[in-house]
Amino acid sequence: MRIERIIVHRCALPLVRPFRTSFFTEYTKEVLLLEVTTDVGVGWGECVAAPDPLYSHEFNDAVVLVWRDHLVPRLMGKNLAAEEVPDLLGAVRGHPMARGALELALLDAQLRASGESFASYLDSVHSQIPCGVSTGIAADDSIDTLVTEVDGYVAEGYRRLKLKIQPGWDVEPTRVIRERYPDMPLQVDANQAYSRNDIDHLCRLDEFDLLLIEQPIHEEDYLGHKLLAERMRTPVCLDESVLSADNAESLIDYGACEIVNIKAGRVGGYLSAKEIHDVAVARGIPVWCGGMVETGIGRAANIALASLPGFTLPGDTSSSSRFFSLDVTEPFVMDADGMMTVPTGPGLGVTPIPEVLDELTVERTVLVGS
Ligand code: NPG
Repeated sequence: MRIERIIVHRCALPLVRPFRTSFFTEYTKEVLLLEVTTDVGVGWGECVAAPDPLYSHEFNDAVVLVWRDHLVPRLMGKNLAAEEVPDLLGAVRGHPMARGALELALLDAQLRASGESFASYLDSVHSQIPCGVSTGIAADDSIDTLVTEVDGYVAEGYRRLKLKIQPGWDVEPTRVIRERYPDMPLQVDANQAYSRNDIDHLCRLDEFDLLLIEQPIHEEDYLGHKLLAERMRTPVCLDESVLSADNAESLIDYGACEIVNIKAGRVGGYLSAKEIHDVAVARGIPVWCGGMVETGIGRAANIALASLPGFTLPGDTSSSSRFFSLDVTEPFVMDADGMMTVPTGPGLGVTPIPEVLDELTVERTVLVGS
């Protein structure tokens, strides 16, 4: 396959409600979608970076520059298979979200040409997956607001709830939701908001019978997570700390985590995500599919990934409507039992709807071709 043209569509999707975590509040999703035209057809990729470098060092303006000056030139003029992308880009350090989006677009183009679905390519074993939903910290710091939002998700059928926590918004909101929904699978996500000094405090969450606590401490503090995992009954899950299959193996074997959140964008793409899945499965460690407020392009890919056998916990694979009233593709809709159907069409099985893409696009940049 040879690349002939690359267009970056920078889109802005209004969120149905602000999404607040311990480190940012998002009102609009600004996303870079990649349209890659090859000699075998077109493929689409989504980059999960944000406008600002708050979740990781990557941010949208930098991604465009890294694509233009460092990644795309390494792929041009070559007759390549999508599986060769990680090696071809291997000399460039970092920027996993940028490289992951390029790899996804080429995988989509390649699979569309061969007529195979992304799920089948990844060795999917389920035609439907259970859906979880991530609930932000209430914009007005009110537990009543949280309860109203959670009640809505439970009524829609979500099979697992995740609550964002931070110091001052942890034990009480978790207690209220647990008392209201005693049997609901429930987990919390701190996005690194605590430190090793908070281990006693975090252990207070043990009484709520949580599925897991996600990334409570700084992403580089492996010892902190190991010490916490030794003390806390609730399983410790890592997100931001996990960057590759090698480091996932180290973190698991060191004892820094008992569960892994896999986000393809964070680890350089879906091929790396699959390797992490395989490492975890070989060690009996459960994994689940994280979300980064993806449009239908990234959501399709996540849903396919979440249908692999090691994904034994529900992921942040919610309906498009959890975040968007208008998605760039046909929306993904969870059924009333909290299940989502895995796309079966060639490649990702979805493409942007041209008129909607036009409506949501704020900037269009031609990286290659005209
Ligand atoms: O369902 O897509 C989703 C969002 C799930 O909470 C979620 N994602 O820290 O895991 C996270 C958080 C996130 C979203 C992180 C956007 C970075 C960007």
